[in-house]
Amino acid sequence: MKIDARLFDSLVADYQQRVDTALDHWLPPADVNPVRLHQAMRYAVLAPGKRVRPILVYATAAALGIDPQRVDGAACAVEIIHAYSLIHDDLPAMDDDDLRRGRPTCHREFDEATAILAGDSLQALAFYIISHDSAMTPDAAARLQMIEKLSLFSGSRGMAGGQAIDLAAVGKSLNIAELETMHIHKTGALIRTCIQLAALSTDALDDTQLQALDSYAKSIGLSFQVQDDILDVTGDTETLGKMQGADSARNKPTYPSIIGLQASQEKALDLHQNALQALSIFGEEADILRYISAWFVERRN
Ligand code: GRG
Repeated sequence: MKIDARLFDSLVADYQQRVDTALDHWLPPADVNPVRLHQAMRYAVLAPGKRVRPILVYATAAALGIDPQRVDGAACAVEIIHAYSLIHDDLPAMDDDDLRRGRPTCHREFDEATAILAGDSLQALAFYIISHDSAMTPDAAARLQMIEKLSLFSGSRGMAGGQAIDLAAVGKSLNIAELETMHIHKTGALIRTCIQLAALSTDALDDTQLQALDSYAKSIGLSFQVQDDILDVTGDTETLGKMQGADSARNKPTYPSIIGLQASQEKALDLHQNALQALSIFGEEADILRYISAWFVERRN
């Protein structure tokens, strides 16, 4: 598919709408018991996030010629895991944040116990969807591998582990390698999973293609986080939908705090170039992934 900036924007909007419809389908209705828990789950997931992770799933599927219906379940699962992580990240025991996606955080809108349970239930729901959705790949071994990837990369050897490193690092000085390890786990692992789940939806890929996609995923996973750190310094609370400056206020190590703003911007651009390089074995069918990499380092929220 020949793609330009306008088509890219409209594809992103289509994917956002598509996943919102699918999320609405999978989330328990708000009037079903336990009502308060289901309301909290819907509140957190359906809040206006960018849907970066589902977009990556759909874009990878498009680049690989996979029907979007095949990956709706994977797109929902990664967004639901992400939503659970945001709920728990905002809790008083962790970052104690009041604002998320431009709205009160889940524990502020509901209460702490409900927010914890909403996160727990969402984590379980993600795995339910992958094991249950009949539109996903009928290949049971591939399905099992999806569950393996998502559980590994969202658990203590992935996202939750990265969060543990993050919490332990507050007020400490990390070197750049330690910071990178933290981000590779906390943010990068789930982004990597998005591409792997899409790739597992087809058996048409060889090892070279799989490795190229994984290398792309690692680069954009890190560039996304470097840009997140940059926006904590250069962004504004309204556009971000969360408190600007929260990382520096908490004395969290970030790319700008360790290597400075300009070097951080250069780092993000280098990672973008690495991502493009990784995709060099693909033709214009992967342009959508190239646009996503550019979006990650240009985004303002
Ligand atoms: C609590 C197990 C556990 C993990 C938390 C993802 C995470 C790990 C914490 C979120 C804190 C944070 C600000 C991380 C930096 C990068 C990031 C994941 C930002 C939020 O993701 P976006 O920008 O958010 O995709 P939206 O709201 O657009 O979905």
